[in-house]
Amino acid sequence: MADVMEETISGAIVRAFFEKFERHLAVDVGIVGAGPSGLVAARYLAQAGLKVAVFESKLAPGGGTWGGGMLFNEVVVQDDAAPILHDFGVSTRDLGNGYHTLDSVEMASGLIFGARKAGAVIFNTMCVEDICVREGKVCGLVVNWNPVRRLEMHVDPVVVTARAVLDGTGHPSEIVHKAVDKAGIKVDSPTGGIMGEKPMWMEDGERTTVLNTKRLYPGLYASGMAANNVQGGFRMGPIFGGMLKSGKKVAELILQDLRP
Ligand code: 48H
Repeated sequence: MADVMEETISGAIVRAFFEKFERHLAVDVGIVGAGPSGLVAARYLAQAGLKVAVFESKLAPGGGTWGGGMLFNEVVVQDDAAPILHDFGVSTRDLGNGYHTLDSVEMASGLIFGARKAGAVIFNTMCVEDICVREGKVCGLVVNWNPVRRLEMHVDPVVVTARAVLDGTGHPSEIVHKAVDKAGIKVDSPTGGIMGEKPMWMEDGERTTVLNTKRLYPGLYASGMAANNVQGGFRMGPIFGGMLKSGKKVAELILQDLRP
């Protein structure tokens, strides 16, 4: 009997998805959150040959990029961050005063495409609800469907092991919270805990986002607003250079640590 098209299509999707998921049950780097810092890190880590999986709880990756400032869909970056966007093929408009504007939809879609094309795999609609810690090292992510979490369904997760875990969850720094609150880990911050984000100060927030990007504990790193929340940095609104540079810096730190 000839193939039934419906069976062929469904079978192709199911086989392709599970082949992809199974290949990423053990990764070099597990990135939580597909915001700008996580996506930049994903691209550079994958380009360096590491196996990278990004888990994003929302249907659309891109984090806080899409909406620009107050839903005006333009964002701003500084001169020194623009080359990161250009590397992704994203265009910017040089204002000639140290800043560039760019279309936030082009930025979000370009970062997603650039991370994926470099070889990082993005699992959207999956949230990370916990971590694994063994022998003084963060070594895995506990993953579930986000609708399961949202509907409070009593469904157990599965685990993805990772040599390095990046908290790119933005303002809440959800993964570092798990490390501190559940595993009792003292992270590399002034108190060993989460300092909490400070209010708006664009200049200082942008400067410290990159400084705050660091390894917090063996196997555990934070980037972007998650790094700021952990170290008590200021917020900076719709300027994204710090997020991009943070993603690049954390990729370099992870590469240094994972390379033999
Ligand atoms: C899976 C999760 C989970 C989870 C969250 O917030 P983001 O855009 O992240 P950053 O830090 O790269 O960029 C921050 C920037 O967008 C921003 O908010 C700025 C500059 N704010 C300044 C200001 O003053 O407000 O993205 C984080 C992503 C989101 O897509 C979440 O859905 C996702 O992480 N996420 N994914 N499992 N447990 N928690």
